[in-house]
Amino acid sequence: MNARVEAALNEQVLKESSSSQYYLAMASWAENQGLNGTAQFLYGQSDEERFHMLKLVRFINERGGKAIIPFIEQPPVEFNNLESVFESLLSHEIAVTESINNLVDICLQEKDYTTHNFVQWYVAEQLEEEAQARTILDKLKLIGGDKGGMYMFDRDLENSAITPNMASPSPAK
Ligand code: OFO
Repeated sequence: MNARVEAALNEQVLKESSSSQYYLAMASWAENQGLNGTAQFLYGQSDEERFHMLKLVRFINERGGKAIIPFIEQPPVEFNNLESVFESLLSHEIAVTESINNLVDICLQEKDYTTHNFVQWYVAEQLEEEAQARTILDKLKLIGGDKGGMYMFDRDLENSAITPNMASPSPAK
């Protein structure tokens, strides 16, 4: 596999692993605040990011490269409030989108059209995740400090919690 593409894919493995740990820290914080629906949603997001990481690991190895399992820095333990959690989540997703776009660029420069095709799945995923984070933030701004609104918000997030297909991290799916 092209060495530059392989390095960029491994860089993305690190980003997806960091996302997973970051959202896990947010989920744990939310659970300790009694926001069980939000916690469930964030645990699901964390699982999904791990799935993204696994999909990259499998792809790198199947294409003859060597996936590197990275060391992850400890994410924060405390967050100010729910709004700051989702603001951090959105800016994190925006940074990941930039990194995916950079990966697309490298694939084109190196004429690696197979990896370019594989990475399109991540391009679509980022679009969806950024939109979702923006919708959640808009809702939180509308609710403001209203306790009843917050209760409904937490319950709604529980209903939209994500359950990824962990059985199949195949790069083809
Ligand atoms: Fe991996 O999808 Fe966002 O970060």
